[in-house]
Amino acid sequence: MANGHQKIITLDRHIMETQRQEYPEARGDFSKLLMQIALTGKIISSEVNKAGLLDVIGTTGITNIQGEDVQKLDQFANQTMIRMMDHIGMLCAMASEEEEDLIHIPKAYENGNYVLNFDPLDGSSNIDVNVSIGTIFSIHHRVTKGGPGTEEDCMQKGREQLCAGYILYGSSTMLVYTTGNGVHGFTLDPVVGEFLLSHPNIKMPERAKIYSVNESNYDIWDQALRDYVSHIKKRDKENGTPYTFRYIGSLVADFHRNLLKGGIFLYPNDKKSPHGKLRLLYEAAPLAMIAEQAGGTASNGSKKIMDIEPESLHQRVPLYIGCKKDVEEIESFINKHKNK
Ligand code: P6P
Repeated sequence: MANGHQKIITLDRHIMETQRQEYPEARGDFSKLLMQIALTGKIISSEVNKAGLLDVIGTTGITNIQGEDVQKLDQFANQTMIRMMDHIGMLCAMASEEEEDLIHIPKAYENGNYVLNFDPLDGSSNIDVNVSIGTIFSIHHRVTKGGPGTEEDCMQKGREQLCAGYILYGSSTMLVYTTGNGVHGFTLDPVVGEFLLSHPNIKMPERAKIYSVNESNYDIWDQALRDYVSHIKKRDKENGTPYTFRYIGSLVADFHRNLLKGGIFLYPNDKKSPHGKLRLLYEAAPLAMIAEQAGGTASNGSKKIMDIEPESLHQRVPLYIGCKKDVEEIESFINKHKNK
């Protein structure tokens, strides 16, 4: 703290300084990529923040690969990310929740050494009720040699990610990211137009008594999950005070609260969604990297999310993510039931 004041560190400066320390040989390419994502977030934020005023509320009548109504802001966010990222010569391919197939780099532009997997606007069912929503992104180094990228470049294990992050459009707009050296949060100052470091080196506690799950699915849960949720809700000597329930229904918002306050978010496989609802490449894997870097963890119930070998671009996985001890506890309930 210089002269008792918090130093004002912009995202750009943080990225450059981190890159200089972590990758002295880096030509600043990677920093350019991350700053372009941040600029995209500012553009989407500006649109999201005036959603109520413009005719962007409501759906386009299109359904996406997930069979979900595409809200106009979803479409705007998707198109904006693609247009902002496809010509900067850093990427050889992209994968988006809103696009069934791989997004290729137009022939007019150079193919780069990275790929970007992203969910342009997660939680979109909350857009027109003014609940926080977010953009999630995941960056890998390409595995193919030169030329246009392929699905193989996008479908890499979470453990191989170079960078993961999200932009949360909430009471303020925040960008949270990790490149494998801790998790850092930046708050957008709309007047200055800069993301300023507000949450350096975020860490989760080992355990916290907050759980997030859509309990209306109780009847279609496996017995292991029912037993686990009953266990953490018990008021008894062994358990002490029961867990507090918090569920926004917007993954980025639920995850961000648990990242800052501790807790566990659960979206299990159930009779309605046998593989779970959330997608591996651009939801579970990036958030898993952030959780692990903050001292937490993420599992599909039996395997770390970061170690799952992707089988398709839009693959769904069960997701248990948050404080290490809480995730290990649900894994033990699932394991117990498997061995019955
Ligand atoms: P449910 C939003 O549509 C989303 O993909 C995530 O942001 C959120 O965590 C989840 O679905 C909510 O799903 O079935 O509880 O409404």
